[in-house]
Amino acid sequence: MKTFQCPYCGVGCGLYIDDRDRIKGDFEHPANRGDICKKPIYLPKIMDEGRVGRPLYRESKRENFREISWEEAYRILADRLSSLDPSETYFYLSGQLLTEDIYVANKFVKGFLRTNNIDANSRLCMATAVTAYKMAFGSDGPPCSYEDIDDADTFLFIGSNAAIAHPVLFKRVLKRRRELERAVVITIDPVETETAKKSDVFIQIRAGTDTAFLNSVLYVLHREGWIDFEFIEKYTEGFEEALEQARKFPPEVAASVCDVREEDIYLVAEAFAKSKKLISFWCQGLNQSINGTMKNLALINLHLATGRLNGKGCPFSLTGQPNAMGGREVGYLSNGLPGYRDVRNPSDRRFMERFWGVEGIRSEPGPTITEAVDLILEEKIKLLWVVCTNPAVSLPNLDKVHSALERVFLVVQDSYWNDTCEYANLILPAAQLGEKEGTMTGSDRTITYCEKFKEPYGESKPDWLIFTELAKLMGAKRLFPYRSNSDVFEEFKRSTEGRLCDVSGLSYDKLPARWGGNWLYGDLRFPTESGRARLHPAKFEVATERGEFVLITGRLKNQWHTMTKTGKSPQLLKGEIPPFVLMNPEDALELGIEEGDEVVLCKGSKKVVRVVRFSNVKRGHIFAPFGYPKEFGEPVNLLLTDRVDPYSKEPDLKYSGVSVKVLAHHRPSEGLP
Ligand SMILES: Nc1nc2c(c(=O)[nH]1)N[C@H]1C(S)=C(S)[C@@H](COP(=O)(O)OP(=O)(O)OC[C@H]3O[C@@H](n4cnc5c(=O)[nH]c(N)nc54)[C@H](O)[C@@H]3O)O[C@H]1N2
Ligand SMILES: Nc1nc2c(c(=O)[nH]1)N[C@H]1C(S)=C(S)[C@@H](COP(=O)(O)OP(=O)(O)OC[C@H]3O[C@@H](n4cnc5c(=O)[nH]c(N)nc54)[C@H](O)[C@@H]3O)O[C@H]1N2
Ligand code: SF4
Ligand SMILES: [Mo]
Repeated sequence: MKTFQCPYCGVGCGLYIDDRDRIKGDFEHPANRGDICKKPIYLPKIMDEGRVGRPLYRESKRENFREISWEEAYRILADRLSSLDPSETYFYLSGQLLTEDIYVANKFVKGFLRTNNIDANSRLCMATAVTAYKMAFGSDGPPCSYEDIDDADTFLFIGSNAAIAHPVLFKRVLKRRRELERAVVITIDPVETETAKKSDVFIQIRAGTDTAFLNSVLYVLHREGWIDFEFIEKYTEGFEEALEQARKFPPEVAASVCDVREEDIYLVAEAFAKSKKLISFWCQGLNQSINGTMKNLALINLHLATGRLNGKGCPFSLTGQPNAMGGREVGYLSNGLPGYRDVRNPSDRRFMERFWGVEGIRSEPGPTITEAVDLILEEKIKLLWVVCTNPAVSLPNLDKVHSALERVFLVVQDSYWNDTCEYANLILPAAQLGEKEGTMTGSDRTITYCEKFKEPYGESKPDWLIFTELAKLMGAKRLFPYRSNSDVFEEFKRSTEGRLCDVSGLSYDKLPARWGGNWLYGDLRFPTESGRARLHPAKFEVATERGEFVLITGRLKNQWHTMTKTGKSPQLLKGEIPPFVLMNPEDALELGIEEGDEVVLCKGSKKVVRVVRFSNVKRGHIFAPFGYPKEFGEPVNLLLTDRVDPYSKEPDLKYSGVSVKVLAHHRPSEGLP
């Protein structure tokens, strides 16, 4: 029996594979206590489907790939990297790598090549939550843990479809609600999602307007005398400025901005005022927005204004990927360094320089991935190395991304053949979870050791080993002496000593274990300059876009992102294809559209075809799942702009103006898809 963390969502369930190759939930694991959802069950069946078994190379993109040896692949890379200035290279990583993989890649780029030209798909995901958490608490560790669910009485899901995106966590919430009659679940979303359907209260907000709604809740809290002034005095700063902003949003104003009822705002304020313990969960409906950091801050403000931390509640950002938290610990975004350090901080840089035995870690954060796309088109970045992510499908403004991928010398390090491979010069086959060993950190800071239960497919290698072997060839054996993943973990863990995310006392045999305790700020001392938590004025910016509909994008229940894994399972594809768009039946009626019709979603000259499904989507909005690879037609990310939140630089993947035209009417004899 081998145990490991689920390779899919950030709940971070502990799983095991039994001697008959069946995947089960691990009863010993604190994240799921034996529970499991459908996605990982099919893992053994899909592990060998559509893999790349050997390194592949072509000098020019017009040629066919030829198989090459690892030695040749490393030589090509060493030559390329030596002939370019480090600023002409760029590395794009992923929250689905192991912590060991990320640590070595990050050291290779920031410590050895000495450039901060590195980012991760977390930029599209958690960057906003990270920014807001740091502004409010001084660090981005989530303040509480899953155990807090078990004695809470009020749960707010805002911009989160946890019932499908974090199912085991959502089941834990529903269990608590069954146990406690007065417990209440509130969902705020423009779409009546599965989460909304299973909630007691559903508030159907207009997309992009959460900051106005949450400011108004603060307004009501203040008007009704429900602010916890003692908490504010003792533990926070910035309340007055935050309130001044909130004063712009009396309920009648916010109700009209958000297209909700004033009672809805009052109801949420009352929940913050009167519940025993309130946890607010949020995810991409808040993060992926040009107003994202402000949405996050407006929500955190409510917790601080009512003292809802620790025993009284928690603002809980749900992490998307299985190891985005590990990526944060290792500092894989363009500004990070291991142990929650930052390149902009001189003492953080000095520490890492001494620790690694290198000089000259750059002090400027590198460009983010969407900025890097522009730099490729300006020919300032000439080599792009993509590890464990599929930007040809998942980045916004795909026309532009595809031109950049065409132009750059592209290295793709992936376990499967994916759409990004079509643009590659060099493909490096990577071992996936189950074929390698190391650690991952789930949403509530619990670290799990993942055992290997299968030999790597073909000649594929663990990601950390690929960077290590290349570094050795490039003369950096002293910096990369690792013979095993355990050597890497031992080094990483020493870098965290004395830091908030201190894991120096842990070892593989002591996992799973959580760093930071159940409550990260149990003593209400915060790692900010003043030691206090900070409320911020949450400024509302109206999202505007041309088009008759607001296109929202998001997730499918049984598929994982760009489908390289889950797409290989017929059981998991069932009900998810053909690619569809959810539409309000009344909107559809006005356009003469019936359920099952094929429609074209248009933005300027860009067109994407989808089949209509009726659903309770807010009027004037449509919802299309992203992630369908090219074999299913044009990806929906063609229709998204690369506009970003100014603070986190996270793109707005939840708001794009489009029009909808009927392409073909559905013939009832065919049955609904
Ligand atoms: N099945 C499955 N689970 C997954 C994943 C997967 O691919 N498939 N991916 C994982 C990853 S990496 C992530 S990041 C998470 C994402 O998990 P979620 O963020 O929960 O999923 P999304 O569907 O992206 O978006 C959540 C909801 O935000 C709503 N929304 C859009 N705009 C707004 C807005 O302006 N305000 C509010 N209040 N709501 C809005 C959408 O209607 C949607 O229902 O899921 C993780 N879990
Ligand atoms: N429109 C729209 N776009 C979005 C979003 C949205 O809500 N709407 N959400 C965004 C978010 S939150 C996220 S997280 C991204 C996700 O987007 P991506 O990261 O592009 O999606 P994945 O399909 O998870 O890509 C992971 C890749 O890693 C490979 N892989 C798996 N295991 C390993 C391994 O161990 N090593 C290596 N080297 N490769 C491996 C897989 O085969 C796959 O190609 O999409 C973003 N894009
Ligand atoms: S809830 Fe998330 S971590 Fe748990 S089994 Fe499902 S996909 Fe895996
Ligand atoms: Mo994500």
